[in-house]
Amino acid sequence: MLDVDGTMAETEEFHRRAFNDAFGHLGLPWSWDIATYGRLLRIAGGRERIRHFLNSLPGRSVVLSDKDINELHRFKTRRYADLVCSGACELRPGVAALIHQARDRGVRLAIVTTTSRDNIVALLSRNLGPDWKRNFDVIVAGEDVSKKKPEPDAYIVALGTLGLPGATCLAIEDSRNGLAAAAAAGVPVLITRSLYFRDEDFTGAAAVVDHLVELHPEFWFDQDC
Ligand code: XBP
Ligand code: MG
Repeated sequence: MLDVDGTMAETEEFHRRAFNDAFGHLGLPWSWDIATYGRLLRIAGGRERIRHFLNSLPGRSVVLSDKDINELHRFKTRRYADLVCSGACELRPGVAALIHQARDRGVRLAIVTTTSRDNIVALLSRNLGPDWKRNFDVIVAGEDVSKKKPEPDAYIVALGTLGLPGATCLAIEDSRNGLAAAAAAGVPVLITRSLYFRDEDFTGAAAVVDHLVELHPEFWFDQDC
């Protein structure tokens, strides 16, 4: 069960740029630097992240309606797609090989993410080709659940669709939110350290690696993931 942002690709720098371009487009006086964005990444979901940031402003100096936030996020999502479709955001080492080996061996794969569905399409159509969806039995995106990671909802939906108990699967994640979400759904977790979460404490993970290429192909194929 594959997370997307940070796990399949180092996408968060592209998200951060897209957020900042959206702020500029709408004349908002903000620009999230890496340190600020790293803190805000603890909030899953772009809209939720914007709202959390607004609420953290001194005296709540700027008020945006839900309609404003949705418009801002739509612009950001379009901008993110432009950035990713330029080809600048490649899959992390070992990800494409894992996907293709799983398909060739009939191992079922699920995408379980809190990112927007459009972001998955942009990233994977660019990196896996126009028929990228045929690699996955299940795709659960942020729109498919009311409670995002660290809540287990996305993993529970994926397990229900796969018809599998969590213990027979493996989640591949990069964040504590992702670890908590999968663990709460009873799914063992392999962490691949990403740029924004490389120094996190991943106590409770079944294993922690820097990249998937560190794992021998045989590591994978005695279970669905
Ligand atoms: C990462 C997220 C997303 C992205 C931004 O999801 O929490 O919010 O940061 O995408 P995951 P949106 O690691 O579960 O893939 O702006 O579309 O939310
Ligand atoms: Mg992630």
